Amino acid sequence: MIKILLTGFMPFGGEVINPSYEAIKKINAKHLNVELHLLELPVIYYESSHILIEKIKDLDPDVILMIGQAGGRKAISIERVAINLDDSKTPDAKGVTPMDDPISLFGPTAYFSTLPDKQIYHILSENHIPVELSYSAGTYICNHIFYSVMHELDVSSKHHVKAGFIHVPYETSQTINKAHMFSLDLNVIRHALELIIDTVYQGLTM
Ligand code: PCA
Repeated sequence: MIKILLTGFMPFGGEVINPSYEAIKKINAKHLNVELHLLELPVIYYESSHILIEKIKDLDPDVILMIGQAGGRKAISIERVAINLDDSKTPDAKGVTPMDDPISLFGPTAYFSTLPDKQIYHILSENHIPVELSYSAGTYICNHIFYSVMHELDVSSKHHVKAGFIHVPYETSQTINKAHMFSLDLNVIRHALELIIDTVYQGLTM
């Protein structure tokens, strides 16, 4: 049985939902020999990564798929790189606005995702889902947890664990009062995430 940890975030920036968590709640992977574990994280710099790393230590998952909202993006974004930087003018849920702060003082500049990014890209494209490879997850909480998890896996020598980050656009209900803002139906986001899980699973079991 393959253990998959799926993480989403609480709503932030005045939104009432976060499509990352709404979508993972709906995921169906019953056709696979997997155990899904869901975790909803606060949009707070270190609190989010501490909660997540504790969960990883406790669960010892084979796959960690982190998901977050990127309002304004026009595709499911497969994040390929996590960088060692916290920097945002937008405060987190506790009012913190770091500037040019390293996440780990002695950690490397960046880590790559260990998901099969190109394969995921092709499968989503074949299924007519808007998808892109992205080389920046930003410098806010999503990049923060992505970097923190990759660093934790590195220092604890868990290089066999597949981990990566996916940004999803707004879900349709969020754009009713946002003229011309791109969105995807929540079921499309869910389907995209299911295809990603299928792809990672195939890679681990073939
Ligand atoms: N998106 C934010 C943080 C939480 C979320 O869903 C980000 O892109 O950093």
